[in-house]
Amino acid sequence: MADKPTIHILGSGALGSLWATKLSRNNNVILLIKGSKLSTSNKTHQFQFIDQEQSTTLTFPCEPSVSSSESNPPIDILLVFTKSYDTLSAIQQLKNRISPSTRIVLFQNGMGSQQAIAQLLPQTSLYAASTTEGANRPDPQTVIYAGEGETWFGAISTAHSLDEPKKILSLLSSSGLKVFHTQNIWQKLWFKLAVNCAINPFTALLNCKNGELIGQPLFDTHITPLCHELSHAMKLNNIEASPAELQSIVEDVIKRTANNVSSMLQDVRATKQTEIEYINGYIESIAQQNNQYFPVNFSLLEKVKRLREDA
Ligand code: KPL
Repeated sequence: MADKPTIHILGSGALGSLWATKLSRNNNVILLIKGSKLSTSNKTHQFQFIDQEQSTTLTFPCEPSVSSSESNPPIDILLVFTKSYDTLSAIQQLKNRISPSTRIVLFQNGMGSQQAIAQLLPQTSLYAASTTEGANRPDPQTVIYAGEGETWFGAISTAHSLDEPKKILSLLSSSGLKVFHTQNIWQKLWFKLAVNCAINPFTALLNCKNGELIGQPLFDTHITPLCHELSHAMKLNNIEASPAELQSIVEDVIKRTANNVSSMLQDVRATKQTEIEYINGYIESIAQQNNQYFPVNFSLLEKVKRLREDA
């Protein structure tokens, strides 16, 4: 037990719980939980993990997600699964436990939160990850592994040593999940962002599964002009992807995830805040910085924001 690496996980929603479960086979995993949920008598968090209809009860040790450096030592490895809009404040609250030797892997959807953390922690070795692993959390005590995917990660700040990415690869791979290292994680994040921009808002507006998008007039008439706008935004960030290539990637993801309720639609149905500001909102910020107008993206952004106001 003592010589196993210790990994802290911030954000124990569906994906955080999936990684906690898988990593706990070979590592000491500690969940960072909000103080209000962490009474002195209850320093553990328990949930049912369901994988191919097999249910296992898991219990994890917890520590408070608001740092008190006196009682808790610096964190060695931190995996962050918070929603993109919560990430900056969540990391700020943990700042006393982040030392220059802490290594952080950010798993946020969309874009914008990664840059905010890089600004907050210029001395820290930061990585971002893009994953297609699927998990749902129908209630706080149940996590369902919905579908195997793959995870790419790469440095978004200068790594502390040349072999550090190798160590992180081996650590993440000790989960048994498929993990790959890339020298250019921004490229992966941009393609994932484009896919999310082109699927998530439509599913939220049409209240349908990913596979039900094709054939709906709102989607069919806007997907091609939207892919032109996304391709343009990517080019402004030195990422080459033709509109036709993007559209074919989007259609492929729709087929592969036909049965998924997108993360944005899940949030809308649960009347939670969506990540729209970090998805289509990020594209709108690129448009504004470059004096461009991306009307389809803008209209999707505004319509999804209105869904919440109207709820
Ligand atoms: O990442 C996704 C999401 O739901 O956020 C997609 C790719 C759309 C799969 O559902």
